[in-house]
Amino acid sequence: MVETDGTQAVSPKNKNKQIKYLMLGCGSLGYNVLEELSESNENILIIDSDEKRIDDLRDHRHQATVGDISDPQILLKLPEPEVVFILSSDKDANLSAVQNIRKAYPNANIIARAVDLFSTDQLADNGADVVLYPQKVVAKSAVNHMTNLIASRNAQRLYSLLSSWSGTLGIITHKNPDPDAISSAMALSVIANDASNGKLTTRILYEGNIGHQENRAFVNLLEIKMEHLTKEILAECNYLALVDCVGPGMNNDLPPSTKINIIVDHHSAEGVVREYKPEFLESRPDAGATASILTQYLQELYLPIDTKVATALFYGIRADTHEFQRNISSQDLYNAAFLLPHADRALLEIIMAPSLSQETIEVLGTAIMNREVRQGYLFSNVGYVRNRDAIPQAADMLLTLEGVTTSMVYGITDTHITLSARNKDIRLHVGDVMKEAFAKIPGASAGGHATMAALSIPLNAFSLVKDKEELLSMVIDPILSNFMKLVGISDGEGDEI
Ligand SMILES: [Mn+2]
Repeated sequence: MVETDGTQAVSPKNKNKQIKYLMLGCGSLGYNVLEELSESNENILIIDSDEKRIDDLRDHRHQATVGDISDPQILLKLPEPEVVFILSSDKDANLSAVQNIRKAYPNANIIARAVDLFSTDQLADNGADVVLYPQKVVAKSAVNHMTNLIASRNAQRLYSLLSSWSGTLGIITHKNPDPDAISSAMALSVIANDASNGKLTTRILYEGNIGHQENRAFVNLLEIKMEHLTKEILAECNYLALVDCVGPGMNNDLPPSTKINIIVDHHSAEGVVREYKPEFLESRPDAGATASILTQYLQELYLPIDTKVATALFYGIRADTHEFQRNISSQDLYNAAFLLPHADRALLEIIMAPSLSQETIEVLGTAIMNREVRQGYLFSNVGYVRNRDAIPQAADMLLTLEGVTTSMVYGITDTHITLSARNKDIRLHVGDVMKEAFAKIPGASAGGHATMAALSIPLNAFSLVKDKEELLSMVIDPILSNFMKLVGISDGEGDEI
């Protein structure tokens, strides 16, 4: 609601004049707010009951008037302000001022000072938009400074440790590394190179594989140099660092006695028993990603951030916090915002929509070719596959075919028979049926939800069988006919589509 000038008793002097800020009460807090505002004096009007103060303010070319801030009459002479600061040290006067202002100017933004904890709620209940309790503000800021100070100290400590080393530093990510682990390793490598002035050679090492297409696209597009960890490489490293895992043997296959020099992780190190103390250990469970911790180090150390590293770290934070939605702190958001201008956005977009691998395309092709549809159920045998990630993707894709309400795709790898089911028939709980159909197979794990389920049968002794395709049919055929019986599919030829 905007009052017109005519509805208010505006003094001739103030008529038609706009003020942006009204300050009621101007002691030392008020003075400091004036300084922070750095606004032109014409935009600010100050009212205080202390004549001496008002004289001082006028000497400094402020617009200031003597008055009782709790008196509703003073407002009648004023144009509508955009923001009202109520900053006196008088608790009751501040409360009355909030009430009067809220009544006279429903749209004004009110920032009021609380004198004690009780008046904090009272001021808010009476219409203050922001309540400042100076003691609390100072306490918060003290804790904030402390957190930043610790981060800064840790960054310096890591830097000086690295500067004293020469030789080879192996940076080990967790097993089957994800973008958080990989980007953290890249950032640590940047710090090590700068700190050691080239005396340290860094090697990024990993175990397992980088299976997911998005992660592979990440490594390929950013041209990240990573090596498979072997005993030989391990022996060549003078120092070892672990990123995104909290110790040897934890989310990696290193023997627990492996001497690690540096550990940086966002998982808690509490309860982790070590035979030795790493020279540098940072485990910060309040961080959403290890990449976030390393981004903060790069900032604290004022190191130049190159596009690839920034893109990788940004993507790492994004991935570990489920697109900035889970386990994210304001510090993580701040770090991501810091990286964004340095990151290659076009590249980020490509990584997020990776193209399919050759094998995935082949498996999808086979799944389409070999499909058999019976009464809305689609079955497809994709035979032998190297990467079993392609099987659920094929089941996803085939569910989109017209007339298909449930899709089941199965195949065999060197170690397992794998089946993935997808379902959009609301009458069927595919997870429950799978469990029932496959429960009796020794060693098998089956189950899932109403709309998606999986089955995995370890081959164990049969893994040596040469003809995998034949083995697959031998195992899966009786299972599938059991499944069909359970869901009531009649025998006979498929109605292929
Ligand atoms: Mn992580």
